[in-house]
Amino acid sequence: MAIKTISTQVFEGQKPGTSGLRKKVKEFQRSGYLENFVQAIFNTIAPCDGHTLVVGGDGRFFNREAIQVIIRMAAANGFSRLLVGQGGILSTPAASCIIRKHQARGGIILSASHNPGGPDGDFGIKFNGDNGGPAPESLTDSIYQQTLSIDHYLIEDAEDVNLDQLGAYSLAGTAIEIIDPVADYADLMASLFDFERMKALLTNGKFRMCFDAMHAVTGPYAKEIFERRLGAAEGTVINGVPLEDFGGGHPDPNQVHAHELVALLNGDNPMDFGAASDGDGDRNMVLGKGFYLNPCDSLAVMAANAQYIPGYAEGIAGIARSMPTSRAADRVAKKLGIHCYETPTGWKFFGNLLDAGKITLCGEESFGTGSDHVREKDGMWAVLFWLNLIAVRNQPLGEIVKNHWTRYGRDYFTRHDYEAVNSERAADMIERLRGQLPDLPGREFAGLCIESADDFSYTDPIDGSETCNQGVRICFDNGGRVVFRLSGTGTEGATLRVYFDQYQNDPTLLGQDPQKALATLMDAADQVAGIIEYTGREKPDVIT
Ligand code: VG1
Ligand code: CO
Repeated sequence: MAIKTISTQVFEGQKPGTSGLRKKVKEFQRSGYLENFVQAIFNTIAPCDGHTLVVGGDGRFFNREAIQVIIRMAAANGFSRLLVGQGGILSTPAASCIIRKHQARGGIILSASHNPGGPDGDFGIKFNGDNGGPAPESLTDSIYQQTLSIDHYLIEDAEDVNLDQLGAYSLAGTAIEIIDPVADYADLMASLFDFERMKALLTNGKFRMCFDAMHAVTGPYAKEIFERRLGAAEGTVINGVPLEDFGGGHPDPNQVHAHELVALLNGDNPMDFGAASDGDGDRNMVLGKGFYLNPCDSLAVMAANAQYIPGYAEGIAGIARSMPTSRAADRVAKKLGIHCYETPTGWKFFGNLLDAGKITLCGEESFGTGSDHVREKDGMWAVLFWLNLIAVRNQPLGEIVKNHWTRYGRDYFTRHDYEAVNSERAADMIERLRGQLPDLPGREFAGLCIESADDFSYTDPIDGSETCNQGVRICFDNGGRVVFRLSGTGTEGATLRVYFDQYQNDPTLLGQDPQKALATLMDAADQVAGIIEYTGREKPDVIT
């Protein structure tokens, strides 16, 4: 066996977005494309000698090939130990857990999360640091700089490793361990939640639940935790086998893409509880009987009830939410007398706050919730949190949330996505809005008067780093807010996201359909920004 030095040429555009580098599979299959990015990571974190690296992915098409390349490159770059998920599988939160537990230098996670997979779908790669969290912007910027000047990479000339067989191998002095992807993670969950109580709920013969793994990475985790450790009936987990193309579906847990699950919670004889996760297992959608739980509300209710959960019984230090997420959690923080931080979109911005012990819970409107137990959002964790809460409070999910609204008021929220729109037109729309910002306050649209308008920027309270242009937000005098931003995870054209939220505390107006409650705000948004004109679309592609 020998280390080979391979000459390579720069590929344009290897700049990580909201969560790693995401491109079409076809792009990643170009000779040297993956290798360049991996070498750029290793160059940035060098020296690699003597360190442990965690490697795994969401099982999508090209996952196994990419892992074989990464194993040979990691060995050539001097890592002493690699921990690789069996079958190439590691959910994003499990990878974070394993990095922390085994004191690794970091991990490489292969996933394009909620984006579709298969030969014509998407692929992605991200690096997480030794705290188990996504690389902060300073690091992703350095990796990107490396990709702009790279001219060679190192790779071991060796056979493929058998990814399916648990055990230890040696490759040119590097110990390679194929590990159970579920065990460490399931143990961590058992340490946070009251499994006995949840087991009693799931086996009482009355409570019926379903978990939809959407043929993505959480299948093996859900089967181990729900069906084996918590005693739920076999078949509780549906679409539980990870497939390279996610069965042709979109592994995005929202009401549009998880319609099979939504049907089980509605109609005749609905179930009591349903949940789904995304491609890499960091998102969650939670449903009650005939009830949809908005992720913004989920964070707020969790914060208000954390004391019921063993892992958080001592109370929470603080909360953080991404800027476009509704302000429901802020109200809870205020009541608890703790701080609620507002960060840019993307989990990497929570890392410093979690490491510094400033926050215990955090979340995003995009079906992401998590805590300081790892440094990623965590789909299964959120589902377990809710099950534990339902078991302790002995109330249906919908009732718990409605009680919360009665106490705190309701922050109506919805997000409208316009997918794969013309990139230039989308950029023009945002540019025009930015140009208008100073003149907007005081102007009226659809009968609503604008109170303030800005482009969100963030100064990290721990390291002082600044992040600008994170979304145009417009606040109206009735308390309503609209946020406009372009997605940093899409791979085709641009995706425009428009977020709406509005507070309501009139007890007779807490049960409306958000699309109706926010209708005036939507009219005002279109009048300010010209959404229909710039996108050429009459209505959004996805509403969540
Ligand atoms: C989206 C979400 C963001 C989330 C990110 C990664 O980013 O809006 O909240 O953190 O996806 O989630 P964007 O830039 O497309 O809006 V995951 O589950 O795809 O890693
Ligand atoms: Co994800």
